[in-house]
Amino acid sequence: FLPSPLTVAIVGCPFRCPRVGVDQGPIHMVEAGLIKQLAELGWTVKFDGHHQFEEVNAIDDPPIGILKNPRLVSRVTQAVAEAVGGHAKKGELPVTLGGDHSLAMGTISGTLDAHPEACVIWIDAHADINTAESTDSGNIHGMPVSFLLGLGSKIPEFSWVKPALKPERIVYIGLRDVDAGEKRILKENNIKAFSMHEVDKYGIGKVVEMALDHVNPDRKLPIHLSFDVDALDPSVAPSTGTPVRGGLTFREGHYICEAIWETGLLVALDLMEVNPSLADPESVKQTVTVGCSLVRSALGETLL
Ligand code: 5AB
Ligand code: MN
Ligand code: MN
Ligand code: MN
Repeated sequence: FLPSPLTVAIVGCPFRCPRVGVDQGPIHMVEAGLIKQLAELGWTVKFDGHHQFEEVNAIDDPPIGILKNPRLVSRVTQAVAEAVGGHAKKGELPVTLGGDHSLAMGTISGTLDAHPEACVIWIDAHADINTAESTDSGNIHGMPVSFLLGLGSKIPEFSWVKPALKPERIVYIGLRDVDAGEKRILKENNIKAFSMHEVDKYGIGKVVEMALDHVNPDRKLPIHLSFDVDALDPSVAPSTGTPVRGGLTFREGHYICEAIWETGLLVALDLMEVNPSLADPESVKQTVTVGCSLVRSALGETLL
């Protein structure tokens, strides 16, 4: 799906919601040298600064139901959808650095706009599939998948999100903290998920193969990989908003990225939830470094 020379477009999204300052994750990843690292892998790298988001004052953005900052999240994710879709249509591979995983509402909308038949591989401790009815937190980063699938009651602010994703075109790996309502939604919609239990049971190699068999049986469809860094164990990626113990090892995380790259079908990548405001400098450095190396693995870095 990608023309040569291979071009990657970095979409830096320093955005977090509820907003505690600006999210520095994407800024740290670029400062750590990600652009040079990708150039060294042979990519032409496009990056014209981090995404600038218009301000929406909290006072103008009261909750809808219990959903927090709905107008802000809608505007930001819509802008990101346009950016990602634009790059994808030019044959560039958008790499979105976040920031809040609500951004995936935008990135995946953009991908599906350019590649309507694309499938999604979602790597996360969480399923991020709460609806307006099922969410307990009201945090939209726990909801992007339900919006993309068109589940739950419609919220006018998000009417731009087309329910363009089919339940059989998404698969999860790494889950271990799924809300009761989300478990029901996954079952009702027959959505395939490989939790840490399956990773333990079958090993990561077999799990990735089974995940691809489900979502991309003939290995013909374009792939959007959405990687929440909290899928990794907190000992590997401590600086993230909602760490959950019992996660993927360093190698398991990288193996997923390498195996997706090997399919030759990757058209978009998200590396989300790197949050340097939450930890000591050593943990931040460790998390930023692992975030950069996951991106390199997904873009073709090999061990030999
Ligand atoms: B993340 C929770 N399910 O809905 C919710 O980090 C957590 O993007 C969501 O995966 C975690 O608030 C969102 C409890
Ligand atoms: Mn989050
Ligand atoms: Mn997530
Ligand atoms: Mn998560």
